[in-house]
Amino acid sequence: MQNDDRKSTNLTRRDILNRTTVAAAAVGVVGTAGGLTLSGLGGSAVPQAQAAPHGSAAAHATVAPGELDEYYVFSSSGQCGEVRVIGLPSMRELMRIPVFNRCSATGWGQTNESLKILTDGLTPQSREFLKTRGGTFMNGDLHHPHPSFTDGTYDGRYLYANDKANTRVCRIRLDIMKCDKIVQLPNQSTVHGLRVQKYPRTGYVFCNGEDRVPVPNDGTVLDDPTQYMSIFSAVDGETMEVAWQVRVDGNLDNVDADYQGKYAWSTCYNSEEGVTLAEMMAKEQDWVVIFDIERIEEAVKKGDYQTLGGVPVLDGRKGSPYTRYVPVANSPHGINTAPDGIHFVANGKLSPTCTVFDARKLPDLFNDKIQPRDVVVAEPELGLGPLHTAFDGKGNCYTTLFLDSQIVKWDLDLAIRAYKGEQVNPILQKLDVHYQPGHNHSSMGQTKEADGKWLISLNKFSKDRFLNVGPLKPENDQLIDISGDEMVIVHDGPTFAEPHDATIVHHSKINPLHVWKRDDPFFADAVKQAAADGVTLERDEKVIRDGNKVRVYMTSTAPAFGLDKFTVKQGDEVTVYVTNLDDVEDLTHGFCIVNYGINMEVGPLQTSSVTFTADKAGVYWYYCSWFCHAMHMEMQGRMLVEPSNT
Ligand code: CUK
Ligand code: CUA
Repeated sequence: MQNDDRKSTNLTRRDILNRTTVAAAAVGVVGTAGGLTLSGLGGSAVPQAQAAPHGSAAAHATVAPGELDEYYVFSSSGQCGEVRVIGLPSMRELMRIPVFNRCSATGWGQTNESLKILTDGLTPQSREFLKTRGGTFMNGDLHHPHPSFTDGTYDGRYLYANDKANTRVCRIRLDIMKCDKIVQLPNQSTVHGLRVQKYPRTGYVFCNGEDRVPVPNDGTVLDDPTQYMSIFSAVDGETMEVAWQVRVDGNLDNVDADYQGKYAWSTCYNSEEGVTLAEMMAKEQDWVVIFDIERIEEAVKKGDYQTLGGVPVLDGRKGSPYTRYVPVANSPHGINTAPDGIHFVANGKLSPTCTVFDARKLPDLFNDKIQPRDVVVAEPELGLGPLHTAFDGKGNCYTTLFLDSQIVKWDLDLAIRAYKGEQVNPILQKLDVHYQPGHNHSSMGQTKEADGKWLISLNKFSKDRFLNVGPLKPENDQLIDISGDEMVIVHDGPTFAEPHDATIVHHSKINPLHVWKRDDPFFADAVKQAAADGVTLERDEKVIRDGNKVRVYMTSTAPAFGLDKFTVKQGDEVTVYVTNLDDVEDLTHGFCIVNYGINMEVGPLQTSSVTFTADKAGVYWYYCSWFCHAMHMEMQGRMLVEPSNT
């Protein structure tokens, strides 16, 4: 797809503002000096890579104002609980997608549409627990965002991610860049590693349970770790329901899948099954656990499982037909499948090595024709603290060295030959990064279409790299050009807490909408309720009383709401539905009620709704919180709350 194809045929925000300025200037509303300027609204400040000679790697990374990036980066935000969308190579942040957090701007966690998504998939136990705590978790810890696949590459449908804090998995629709499903996994304590099935399509979303806990975790078993379980889950990416779980030995960390749709593999620490640091570190070896998907699916069909927490749980502990445990050095961390469709790499973390596996040997392993370690084909010593490995599709691997603060580039084939005893050195280059890298990612590198152009290193510490902002520092995402023989750093990008993982997706794979579609399932409940009330959302301004429930329907068209006032009684449960009739790209309104703690986004052609109790009498102005028009400040109205008689 060419860049031009992605431009909307609709008016742009800039066109609107141009018109507005012309109109408004006539009545003296908008000045350009010191006040509103077009560039301040519609234009973009463009962070450039550091000045560099023409033709250099940094010049190559420059995206001029008005030019579009070649890639989307879907970045996690860790304990912020959202997904961030970044343009690459400019490293401009394009959007934030709230998921496991509350968002003041969009009303995520407050609108009825978002609350339904946040609450529908909770376990019964959490639903009960959250009854007196606002109905949903307020925090999340989103580590691993991964787009859906068809036939080994991204298909642009969905993005999935985990919540380590409250054991949830989300799905984001990439056509609207909003989360549309969240499921909380039963029987599991945390979900850490998350990757998806690459073939034939997604398919399963694989989710590693990290901690071991009693099942059910209801207080019957407490300080008896021998009765704790650790669980691996497969969520169906279409229904977002748990398809099956497998009970395993040890604590699972990260996961990845093959390109044939047959296996998933997880790093696993704490084979000791201890509960203290000393106990967890007692042995010199841990495992990579490999799951045989076909065998597991057959077992589910045959009924070889226990139903726990409403889902089938298979026994995949050592000796089971469903898993194999391959010993590797103590406490491995990342596990990454190479785009060659054959190899996968477990990263040593505490060991200076990575362990390379050959997936073609797995059928023999599961049929007990070979020993577990026979599937290992290389174990290069790379440096201190290897955490995650990325690939360029040309046979090179790029591993982050947390303790050395470096990326090491190494040759997969040379590593295999060295393991066989040849006198060759697989290490090609070590590049200093600033500082302590966790994940790194190459462009399209987690697909069979790895293109070897860019690498980003998500560094945990920035220290002296930026102006001091107090004791809490940003992280540092560094952009590295890997298209030549040598890796070259071309950009430093500070990020707020705390990107762990990211995926770099060519823009041609993603095709978001420019404005909402009126039949979008995202607000189908509002459409249904309106129909029941005899209201046409796109036309009617109406206040409907239903006992002490009041439903207020209004439209918005810049610069006015359909209702300039509505009246309710103190104590009423009020639901306000706002339908934005502006079908112009980028013409978002907001609906905010002053001193009522209410605010939400209403995008072009979107309906948004929010429910609250009008427990304070008085006059409360509502206003548009999204700067939409020269008369945006005037886009407001009044909610009149009559005092109750009692
Ligand atoms: S983890 Cu954070 S650096 Cu959650 Cu993927 Cu490795
Ligand atoms: Cu509508 Cu500002």
